[in-house]
Amino acid sequence: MSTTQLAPMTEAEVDQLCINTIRTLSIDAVQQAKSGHPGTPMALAPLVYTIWNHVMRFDPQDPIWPNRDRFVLSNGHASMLLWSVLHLTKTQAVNADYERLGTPSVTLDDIRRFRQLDCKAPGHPEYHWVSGVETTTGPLGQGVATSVGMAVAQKWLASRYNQPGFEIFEYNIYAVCGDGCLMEGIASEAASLAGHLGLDNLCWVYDNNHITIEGNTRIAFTEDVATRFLAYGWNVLRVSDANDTDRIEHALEVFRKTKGRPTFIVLDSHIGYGSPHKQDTAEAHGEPLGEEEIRLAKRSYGWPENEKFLVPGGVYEHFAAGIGARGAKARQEWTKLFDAYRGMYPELAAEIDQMQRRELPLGWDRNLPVFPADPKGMAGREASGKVLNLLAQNIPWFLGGSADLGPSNKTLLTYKGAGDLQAATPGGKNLHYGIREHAMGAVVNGLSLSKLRAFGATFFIFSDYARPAIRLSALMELPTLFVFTHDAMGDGEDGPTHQPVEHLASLRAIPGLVTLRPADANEVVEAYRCIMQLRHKPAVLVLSRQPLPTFDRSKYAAASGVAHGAYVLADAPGGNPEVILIASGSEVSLAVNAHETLLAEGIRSRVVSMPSWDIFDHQSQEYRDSVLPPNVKARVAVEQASTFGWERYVGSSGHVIGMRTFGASAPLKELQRKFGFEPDRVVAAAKELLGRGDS
Ligand SMILES: Cc1ncc(C[n+]2csc(CCOP(=O)(O)OP(=O)(O)O)c2C)c(N)n1
Ligand SMILES: [Mg+2]
Repeated sequence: MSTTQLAPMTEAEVDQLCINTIRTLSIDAVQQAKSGHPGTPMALAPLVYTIWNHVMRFDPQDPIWPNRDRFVLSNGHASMLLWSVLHLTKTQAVNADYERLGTPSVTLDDIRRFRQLDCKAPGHPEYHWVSGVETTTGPLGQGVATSVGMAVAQKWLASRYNQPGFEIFEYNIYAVCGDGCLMEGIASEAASLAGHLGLDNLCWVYDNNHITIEGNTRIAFTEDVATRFLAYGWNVLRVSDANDTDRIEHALEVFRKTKGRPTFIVLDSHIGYGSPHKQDTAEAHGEPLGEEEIRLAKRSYGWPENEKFLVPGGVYEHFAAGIGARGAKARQEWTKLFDAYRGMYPELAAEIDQMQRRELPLGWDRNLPVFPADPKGMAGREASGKVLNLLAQNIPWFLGGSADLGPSNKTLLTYKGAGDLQAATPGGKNLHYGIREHAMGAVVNGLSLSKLRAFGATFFIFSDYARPAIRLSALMELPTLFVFTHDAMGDGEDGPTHQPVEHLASLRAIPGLVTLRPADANEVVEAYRCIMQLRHKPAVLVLSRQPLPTFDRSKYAAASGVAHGAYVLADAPGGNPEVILIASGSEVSLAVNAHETLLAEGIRSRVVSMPSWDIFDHQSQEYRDSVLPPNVKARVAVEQASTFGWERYVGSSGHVIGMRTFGASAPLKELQRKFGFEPDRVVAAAKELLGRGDS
């Protein structure tokens, strides 16, 4: 490596040059975009520089190398920190098929076009869009909570795959967060869980600058954060000067030596550092400094005042000699180690390979049950429990748990050897998230980002508590799974606080999220079959608490129709229906009952079971028309949920039997009567549409 240009500089001076490059790139990019957040990158450049160039084991040549340290920028508004280091380290781009493209992830031109359409330096860090971003951040608190999932994953992977002399997985997770992240409840939930699990591979650095958008934190955030983390069981350190890179490096070293608990570093910083009029003010948080102030800030750094987007000679080289050389060496050593491992443990190595490509092992759907026809039937959650227990055995890296409702959700993995995931047993397959639905969602994301197949579970009503993380799952295109039981009014007596109404509509509205509400035990099996084959989409499985009849599939269509999102379950003899009854979940058997009555009365009806709008909407027009022929306008939809959105399938002349109010506390049968979920009501609606109503 040529260092001729650096000859007159000391190591510390070159470090400072790199730090100021990050600062000024950030300042210039925000100014050029006329929007963004300059203050925090100005303050945290020394931290991020130190983590990246002095500490992290990350090879810019291969940003998806499995044993890399992870870096999470939870205060995602400071994204220019990430774009700067990804650019200065010359991190390479990788495509969706995990191939290296031989082009930089973030170019200087991207930085010039910060926040503009299609550029690789968007407003906030976006996984999938920019290589080197480990998770999407921006909604405060999500990043740190996701980092807990990453830490759990590392422990799990080490437990299953490391062998004597073969530390295949031995990486750390670094997350940077601000006041906002630590005010959010999700961060507290996640920190509590991380402390409980003793995740000593996890380090959060808290940017303690006392500033948020509305001003000084004294207006809303006066707790003793450090003491809170002590109480969670974390190792708490303090660095009182964000410019002191030696102290920062020392604290990070203490982290790496600390066993049995995660580390929390309180870093006292000055937002907008170096800007004479904006330092330590909320103005530095979220607006460009302005040309004159930029000149003054650059002057304070000893930077050429009129230069823009300047990367001085020697800076790229210094990153190449630091993280570049360290990362390359670590990856080469690991690759050699993994080759030897492959020779000694070929099956484990094959698992790692498959997992990294998000493939499933051969025989992953072995022994999936087929349930015999049974009018009494089985609860959706019950069938789900059986399937989950099989899948978890067939797919070694499939794991998950519930937010304290495992016995109700039927998500406990009860087969021999499944085990609980705890600090002392990090290889267990049953996670206990505790009553922390929001953190659960983010932890599931963190596990999935680490290439495990992961699920979380709770009552459907409490999906609201996890929704922001589910949304990020969809945005990141992660194949996560959320198992939500007690899907409607099946737990009648618990009343309206426990009866979901708008939840289906709300989740169906999330782009890319596959929502499935199966109608019987065999549809549950088929739903899992679809879900497990998703590689880039999250899924929500919505299941009944109460038993649902298992349809006689010799009489009705096969449950494999679930793969199309909706299918003709029962039809008029010879097809050619005059009325179509569309339903999901527990209301499908209701529709079938009504259908039998209509047939007996000579009305040609059809029942469409529609477990998933999203999957159905992705079928060909031809298929969709075959299920819902456009000329059949008499259509009734039945679903124990908000009617919102059903017009798209029943049309303006159709009828929707659903919920327009909250539920009530009463036995299920009475609720079904009160809210009209009875066969007679469906029959009456169908006849009315056909103009054959009984008068
Ligand atoms: C969940 C959520 N709520 C609100 C916001 C809007 N927001 C972005 S940054 C910010 C202030 C954050 O303050 P802090 O974390 O201290 O960041 P600093 O200004 O110190 O960088 C807010 C309210 C958000 N991004 N996410
Ligand atoms: Mg702050």
